[in-house]
Amino acid sequence: MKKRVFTAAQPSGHVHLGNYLGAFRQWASVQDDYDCIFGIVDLHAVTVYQDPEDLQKRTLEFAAILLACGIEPEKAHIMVQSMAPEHAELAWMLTCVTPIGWLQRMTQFKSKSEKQVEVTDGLLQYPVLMAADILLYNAAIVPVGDDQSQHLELTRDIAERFNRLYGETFVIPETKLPTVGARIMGLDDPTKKMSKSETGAGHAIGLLDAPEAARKKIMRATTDSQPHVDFDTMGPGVANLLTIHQALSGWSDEQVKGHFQGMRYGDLKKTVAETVVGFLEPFQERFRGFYSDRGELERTLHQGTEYARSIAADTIRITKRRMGLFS
Ligand code: ATP
Ligand code: LTN
Repeated sequence: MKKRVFTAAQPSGHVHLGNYLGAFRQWASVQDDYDCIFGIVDLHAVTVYQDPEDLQKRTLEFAAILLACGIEPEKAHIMVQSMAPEHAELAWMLTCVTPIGWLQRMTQFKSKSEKQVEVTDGLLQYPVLMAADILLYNAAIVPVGDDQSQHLELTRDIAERFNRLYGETFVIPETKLPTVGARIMGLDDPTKKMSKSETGAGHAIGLLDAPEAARKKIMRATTDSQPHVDFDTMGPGVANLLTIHQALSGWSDEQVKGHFQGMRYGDLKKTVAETVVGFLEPFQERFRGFYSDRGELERTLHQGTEYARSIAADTIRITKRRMGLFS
């Protein structure tokens, strides 16, 4: 039997190249070898306010993006979190075994709550819902970008605590990080990860950005005061451009070094921009194809969610029984 993979992303903000290189590309690459469920986690998205109409539109757009990334519904199941009430139900049960101090320590909670005028309980509970997403499906492997490692550790801690208190119930999941492109940084500030919630115009390359706009962002990317690439002394901005190039081209370290060592920054940026545009154009053509067939998109999401719920229902039944609850 194939091992199960579960992973997910929020349909909030504009999906960017960091999401593709750090996440969606890996998702597509594991679909042949594992029983995959990929979640569009809209209940996570609403931990900060989302315009309701926008959120629904983004969820469908997001599904089309995943298909354009190469995820095939015949091989992998794409589900929508809010269509499967089992996620919120398990989250509550897990909340009751999670010490509040574990949640207050989460770095994402700390950084996200700094940006809010009022911090909701949802933002604090966010990682418990994430643990529920994973444990609901007994996922053995969870592919994520490295910003999610701490949440995965917490998921394991919650599962172990539950198993200790109520008996073996949950599989302890493993984190799978990508080898290249695990952390793509912002083009305007290469000390910050490329993020959907940053609003700066030159920050992220959106997967749906007009290719020429993406090219301009790369040409304006922050580098450093040196004139050309020097692998021994380069700053984070140059390293980030090289990472983007390497992740998209598949070149080896030696090839990258041989090609770029000593290259002037203007030429480096032109080369990286060419590679990025060469990726975006066919990607967006595939996206438009999937997005234009609304009926088929909705069918894909319903079927994926139905499959997921058939597994989730068993976990809920077992978990409730372990806790002495009724089902
Ligand atoms: P936000 O910054 O608003 O929290 P996000 O850009 O991190 O959003 P998510 O939906 O939270 O996007 O993440 C989707 C997936 O993309 C996750 O697996 C995450 O680890 C990965 N990811 C996000 N940003 C990057 C990045 N800059 N580089 C590599 N992977 C990333
Ligand atoms: N928190 C994650 C999204 C997410 C997730 C999950 C990832 C929600 N549930 C379950 C993997 C498994 C993020 O912000 N990238």
